[in-house]
Amino acid sequence: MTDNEVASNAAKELEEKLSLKENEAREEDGEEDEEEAGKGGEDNASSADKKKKKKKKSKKKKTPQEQTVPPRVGLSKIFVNKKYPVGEIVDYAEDNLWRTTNEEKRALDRQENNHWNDLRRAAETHRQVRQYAQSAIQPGMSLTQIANLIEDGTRSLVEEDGLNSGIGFPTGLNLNHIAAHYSPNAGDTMTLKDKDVMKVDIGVHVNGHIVDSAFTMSWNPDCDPLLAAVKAATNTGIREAGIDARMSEIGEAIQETMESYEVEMNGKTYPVKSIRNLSGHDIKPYSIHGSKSVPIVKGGEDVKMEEGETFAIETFGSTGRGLVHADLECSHYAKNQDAGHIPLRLPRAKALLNSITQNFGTLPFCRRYLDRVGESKYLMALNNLVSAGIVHDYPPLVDIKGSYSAQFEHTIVLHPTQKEVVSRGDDY
Ligand SMILES: [Co+2]
Repeated sequence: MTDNEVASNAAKELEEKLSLKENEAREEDGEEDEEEAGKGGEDNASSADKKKKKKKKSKKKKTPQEQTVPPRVGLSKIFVNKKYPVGEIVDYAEDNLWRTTNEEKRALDRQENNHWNDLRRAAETHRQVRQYAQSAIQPGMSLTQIANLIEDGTRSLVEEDGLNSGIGFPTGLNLNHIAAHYSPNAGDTMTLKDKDVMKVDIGVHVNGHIVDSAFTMSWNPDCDPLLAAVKAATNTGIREAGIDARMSEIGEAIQETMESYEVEMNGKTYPVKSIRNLSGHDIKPYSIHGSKSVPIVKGGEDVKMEEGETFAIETFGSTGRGLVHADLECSHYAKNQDAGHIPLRLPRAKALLNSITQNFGTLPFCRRYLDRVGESKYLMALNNLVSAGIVHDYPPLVDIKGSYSAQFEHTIVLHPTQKEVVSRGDDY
């Protein structure tokens, strides 16, 4: 089955579920109304029986619950009509402004309503989890504690359910010169320290529709301009993105914003550089990296963004070389989608591959997630799968030691009518 088929089947299923739930809700409302109407004039009747009856009824009826601290209430219990908040909506620029009100484009967009609702459920999970994380994370905590704090929240709020909903990719907790793809493995001893800068990259998916969004937390006031540069650069990318927008032009605009900032540290001035070998990307169902990149420096391809596509717009700024390389122990992996059937002789590797397929499909995973599903002593088998080209490894990407980097990232949808910044919140 292709990814698209998987997605559309899942969407169909959800559509059925949605309309079922809507009918249930309507029926319940109807009963309630009838009861109210039947009471007629005696609306102040204080018969204990009636009160009891009413209470029982409203218990059965789904009333929205409130989120807890830490967040543990599944979003379907808060958004009882199963309609999740729409992200920031932005009209397209001049040439495409006609799309906003075009009836044909609006109809086209409505056909995908279940898809957008899934993505918005993932985004609302992201917002609630990260806002809690922003208030709870503090120096002294281990990266393992921080990862658990985030992932426990995500699993609860998105109501994790096999491959139907859950974590979209391993939580990235990238300190200082580490730009991307660091997540603690079992036994990791790294802790968050005073003066650290940490990029937090969180993925949530519903029916394979992934929200990919990241932010940077800093306990180093010297790095404030670095964070400001990257936040502004990401917003430049979001502004420039649109149907028919060229990647090369988006990259150039991002770099211009990014590199108009500098950082002063210990009496030295550092220019903020766009990390030139990192980029944004399109997102496909169950596939975090599609086939297009969104560069963050000039000189990119002339490929255009197209109607209906979803993109992760992410930018990275650094006080170092502005170039990353692989280093440190690997935690991130994902099944290679293009790998056809490769015969595996090693039974241990075969079994591990089955477990990966069953638990993660083509979604990225990390070693902690393998531990969690009960795998152990799998490192050799995992390395076999990597050498065979069946699984891809994504080692941490770092700039030079002593440098600081920051990242901000949003997931956007290029609707036929308008652009939606799905993961926008009042924090970033
Ligand atoms: Co991304």
